[in-house]
Amino acid sequence: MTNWKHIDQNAKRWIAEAGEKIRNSFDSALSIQYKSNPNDLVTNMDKEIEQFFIEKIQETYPDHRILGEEGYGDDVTSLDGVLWIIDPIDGTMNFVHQQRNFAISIGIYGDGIGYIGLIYDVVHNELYHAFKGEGAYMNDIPLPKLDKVNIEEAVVGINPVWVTENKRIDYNLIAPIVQKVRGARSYGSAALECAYVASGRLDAYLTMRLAPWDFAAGLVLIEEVGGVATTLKGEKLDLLSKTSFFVGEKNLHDHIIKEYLNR
Ligand code: 2AM
Ligand code: CA
Ligand code: CA
Repeated sequence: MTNWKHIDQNAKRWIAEAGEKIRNSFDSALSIQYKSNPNDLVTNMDKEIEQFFIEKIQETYPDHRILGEEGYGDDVTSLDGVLWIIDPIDGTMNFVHQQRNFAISIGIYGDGIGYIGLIYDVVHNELYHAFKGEGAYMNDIPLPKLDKVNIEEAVVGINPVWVTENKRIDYNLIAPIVQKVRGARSYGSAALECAYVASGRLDAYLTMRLAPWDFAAGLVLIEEVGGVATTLKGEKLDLLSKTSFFVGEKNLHDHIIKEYLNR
């Protein structure tokens, strides 16, 4: 039987160590490369941190599998067994430009069910943590269940690119949401934006395209505070492919899907 508590303790220890490595790296020069385009950045730290987790996991749990953004893990095509879904640095552009507003994100799944979610805001030393059935926490302070929010009082995370002409969605569908809500914010780290929804700093977050490592940890957190996460059409999320993403307090989420996104 899988000892999830044992895994949880190790994951927390390793994420603290990785955070320390990242903080220490601020004194040394970064090596920055482009991935798919000049705005898609990757640094030596993204790679080093992913490799750090892979070494620890493989040494301790040789039968676990790892899906990591930088590709040093396994070639994962199914959700069978224990699967670690890792984004070593979520918000790399912020890491490079601001040295803040990025996070390490780790979701740990068993046969497709989320058991552990960890999102670590390294610079602010804020660890968002959830364990299936035992609630969500920020630095060991319990996060309450989300209260009902009306759209007029909601603060929503969204990248401004989605309310301009873009190749993924008709901005006329999204602009009315931004006009109706109390405020719109863009933090540039999907994992942190999920953690903010779980902790009530945001009421919802939506985006056209994420990969599983961007939201795997966030899903576990959201579930524990009674929030909802789906695609932009309200469908179940797929942990093995890129997808649109919409997370929020339940009433607000349902309202936006019905009145704005499924028009
Ligand atoms: P990253 O920093 O790990 O690349 C930026 O708004 C958010 O979207 C970040 O969480 C970023 O993760 C993610 N992101 C950036 N480019 C992406 C892409 N092409 N596909 C999926 N997610 C992306
Ligand atoms: Ca990411
Ligand atoms: Ca990343």
